[in-house]
Amino acid sequence: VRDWNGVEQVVLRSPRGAYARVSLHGGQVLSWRNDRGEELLFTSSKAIFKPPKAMRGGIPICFPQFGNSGTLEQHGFARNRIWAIDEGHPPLNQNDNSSKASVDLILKPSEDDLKYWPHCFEFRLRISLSMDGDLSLVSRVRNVNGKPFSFSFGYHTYLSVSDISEVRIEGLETLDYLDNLSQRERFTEQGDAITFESEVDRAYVGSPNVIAVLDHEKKRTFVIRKEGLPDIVVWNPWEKKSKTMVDFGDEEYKQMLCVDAAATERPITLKPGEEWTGKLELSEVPSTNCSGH
Ligand code: TA6
Repeated sequence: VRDWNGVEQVVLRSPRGAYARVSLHGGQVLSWRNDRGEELLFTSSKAIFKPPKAMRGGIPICFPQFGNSGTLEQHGFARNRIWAIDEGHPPLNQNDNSSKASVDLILKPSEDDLKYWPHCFEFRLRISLSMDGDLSLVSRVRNVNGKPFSFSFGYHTYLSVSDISEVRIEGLETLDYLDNLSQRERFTEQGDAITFESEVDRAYVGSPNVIAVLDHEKKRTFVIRKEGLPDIVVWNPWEKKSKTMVDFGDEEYKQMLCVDAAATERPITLKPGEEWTGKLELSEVPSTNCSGH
């Protein structure tokens, strides 16, 4: 566990040289590199590494609220809290003994949190790097014998891309989406892939559990696999919105794309003692020379 910018961080390495760095501030993955040392997640050059502000980039954990449709701050408070390393937590039932570099973190509500969100939860987060360098995040939220509660959730994933105008998403065609740019009005996706020419802020609902983000210029495809998270939120602020964000460069929208595995259309409800699991796995595969099929 190392110390950067005054906040403890954990470095994970896979045997073949892939790398990830996790900050105990927010339980946030700040960096994920492949075995060629290439950084796969976006971090703004203007990011603010000062609690309680979440660092702009990596994978902020949005809990117990995704977005700003609720009574809490945007994306909830989990990403603005200092998490603890969960030494005592027995490893998840690892049916395969593939050696993973992993860390278990835990977050429980503070007295203050309980004032704003009076629900007894335990949030365990396991972050792992597989032998092949795939990054996986497993969230387990348990209702610790309180009364039933509901929450929305998102892995707010900032992917690094070479040029947003050369990026396409496959796997969301024909789905309905809620357009955050027009009061979450519902539309149906007509395109045969999602491409980007202007600001996009959409929650694709009831999405498949595997989608692909193709970066044509880098000849790279991100494969996103999820479980327990029915929605995919796609966001690029584009030029105008970028200028309104102090912790984001004016031109940086060209090098990033948020593709967030989420539960946002319908909150998740837990009865006392119940536990929810939400999984995200990110892989990077070289695209073939053709259009990435
Ligand atoms: O990516 C989903 C989203 O909710 C967008 O609607 C946009 O508001 C973005 O997150 C902002 O996230 P931030 O990290 O700036 O709070």
